Amino acid sequence: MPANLTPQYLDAELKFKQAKTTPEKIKALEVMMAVIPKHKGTERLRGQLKSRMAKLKEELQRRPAVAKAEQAYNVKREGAAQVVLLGLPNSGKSTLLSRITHASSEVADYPFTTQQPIPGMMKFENLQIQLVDTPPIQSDHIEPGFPNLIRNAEGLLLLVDLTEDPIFQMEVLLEELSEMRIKAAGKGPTLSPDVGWVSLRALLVGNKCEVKNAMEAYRRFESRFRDTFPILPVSARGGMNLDELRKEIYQILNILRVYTKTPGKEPDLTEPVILKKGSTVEDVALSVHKDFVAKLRYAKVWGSGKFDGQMVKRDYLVNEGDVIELHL
Ligand SMILES: Nc1nc2c(ncn2[C@@H]2O[C@H](COP(=O)(O)OP(=O)(O)OP(=O)(O)O)[C@@H](O)[C@H]2O)c(=O)[nH]1
Ligand SMILES: [Mg+2]
Repeated sequence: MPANLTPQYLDAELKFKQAKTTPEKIKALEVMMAVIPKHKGTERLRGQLKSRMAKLKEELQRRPAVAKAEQAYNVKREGAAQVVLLGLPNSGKSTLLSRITHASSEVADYPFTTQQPIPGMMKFENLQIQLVDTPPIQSDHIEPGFPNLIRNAEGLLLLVDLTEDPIFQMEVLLEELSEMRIKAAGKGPTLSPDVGWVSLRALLVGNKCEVKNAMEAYRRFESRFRDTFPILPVSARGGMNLDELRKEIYQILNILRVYTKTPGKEPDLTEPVILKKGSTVEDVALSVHKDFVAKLRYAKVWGSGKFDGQMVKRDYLVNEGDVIELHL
């Protein structure tokens, strides 16, 4: 039987086809359902519209849940850099966070204790570095907000439990990172990643090193990964090797600190200017004030210069600990 669809209906159908968002589609579909002639010939079509509507409404309801989950994974960056802690269930991430920052994250001897990212600030010398504890990585499931959380960080701390086959755990972690198109970069220069990928420096940490036989497992773990990654053993619970850990975390960040001074005055060594390695005097000027770049004539450098107070040009590469006096 012919459907005899009216111009009103065809008009609504066109709107439906052109609709870009789910609410727009629902609106057009409502009109279609209202104006469609109700007779035997349109029965099947009416059935289709109804099920389409059900799907759209379901979609509309699902969305906020995903958005909410992603939102829960947004962590505002604070301090000099953000480092994300990753590991399988029970590896000791939360114990470590609670140990080296002032934050507290629930610790328990059962897996999946941590349900959302928890940030904490770690003090390293005159710097504050943000560490983010996370829910455990699983090999079959990635939480919606996880990839973004990691991609936005400056470094990764990959934690394994030395009492539970650490090599296997690290393989799972690296594989899951690949799933998220994240390359854990190790020693040496970081190559620019493929399109759609990000590359992040990673530090490998074997936890629970105080447990009997754990150091033997560490040796195997170390010999497998040490050529590629910086790596060290710690005991989060026992507080072992944590100063070394702070240093290593700073090292993977690829940043350096310089200090600025005004002529005739002492530099303030408590207020470092944080820059990427490979930065120049010009970058120092930019970080102080954007107008300084244009006005900059030369600088004097204490530290990495041939002699203290050496005059350098704007393209001079600064080094960790340099004191820079900008001359405008
Ligand atoms: N022996 C020993 N046990 C530790 C160490 N660090 C953590 N643990 C224990 O390991 C268990 C898991 O610790 P958590 O810090 O909750 O581990 P997690 O990685 O945050 O766990 P999830 O949140 O479930 O992923 C707890 O029983 C801790 O006390 C350590 O250095 N040595
Ligand atoms: Mg935890």
